[in-house]
Amino acid sequence: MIKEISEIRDEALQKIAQADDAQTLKEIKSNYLGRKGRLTQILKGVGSLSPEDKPIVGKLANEVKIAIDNVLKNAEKNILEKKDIITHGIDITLPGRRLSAGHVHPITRISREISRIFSRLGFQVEEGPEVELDFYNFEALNIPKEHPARDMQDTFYISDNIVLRTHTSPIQIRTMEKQKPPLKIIAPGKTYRCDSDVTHTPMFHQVEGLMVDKDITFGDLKGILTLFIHQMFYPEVKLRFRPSFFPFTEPSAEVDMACVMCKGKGCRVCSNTGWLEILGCGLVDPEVFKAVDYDPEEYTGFAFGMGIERIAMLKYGIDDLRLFYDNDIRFLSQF
Ligand code: 2U9
Repeated sequence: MIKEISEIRDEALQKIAQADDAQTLKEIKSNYLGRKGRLTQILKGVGSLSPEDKPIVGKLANEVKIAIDNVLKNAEKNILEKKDIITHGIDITLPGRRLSAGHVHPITRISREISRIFSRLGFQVEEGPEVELDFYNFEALNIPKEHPARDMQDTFYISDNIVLRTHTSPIQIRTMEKQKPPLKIIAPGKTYRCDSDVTHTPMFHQVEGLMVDKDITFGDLKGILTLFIHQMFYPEVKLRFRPSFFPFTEPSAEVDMACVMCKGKGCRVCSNTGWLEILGCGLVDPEVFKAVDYDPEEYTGFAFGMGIERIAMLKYGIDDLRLFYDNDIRFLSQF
């Protein structure tokens, strides 16, 4: 009988360990501890045993009954907890979700790359307000009242005297007010123009640069910009400096680079000219120096400006400006 009780115990514990739902546990309980259960039958028969066997078998059967009951209760509790976790939406048995890493926006990437190239050439990176006084955005930059750049169509006016900056040039004016030459700065940032079509967005990004010292020449400008474009695109890419006009520089030029697509042969991207316009530049107009109290007889300087979206489009071969601002993760995650 003692052997049978031991077998019942081993068998019951093994079945409980294998059970993975409440119904199976219920059946096990009934089979061993129920009214007609195997252990119950043995306990019922203890009374008819000999006086020597009765306490030994009775004690063992009772201990096994308590043991099976305890293990059953524990198993029931575990199964209920697991069910609760799964039905409340957290299945701790599932593998964890991988977190996808974020991406730096292509405009930020290009802006940082431009800043890095100029930093290596000794330029300081400066920032300034996007809401500007008319003086810093126009007046100090030799942009007279009747100039088309001041037209309501191009400029977002906050009030008569306050605008959203139309270029990052006010940063250079503010820096020149604070610092005496020599000066070597670049000014990246957001700019705003009241213009919106396939090739223009009301907000876009620029990087401008300014170098002021004694004896700065157009040769210095050509050298620095050639170095920059070679580092930004590829070494030895052919460039040309074309005469142009800006109110804040004299003389002024626009810089073209041999088309990145056709290498100068002529294609759709360069409108069959073989050239792509990269940036504008020039020697700082003496009128601008006067506005910040620099002596134009003592100092000369060069300045340049470029649209970051345009540089990014040329560098990455992107043909639609709107892609930068659609925030489509399939586009952004390529950078
Ligand atoms: C100071 C003096 C001169 C900045 C310059 C350009 C030429 C230029 C355009 C490029 C494409 C603007 O984004 S764009 O439309 N910029 O061509 N910018 S010279 O000249 C300055 C700036 C500050 C004090």
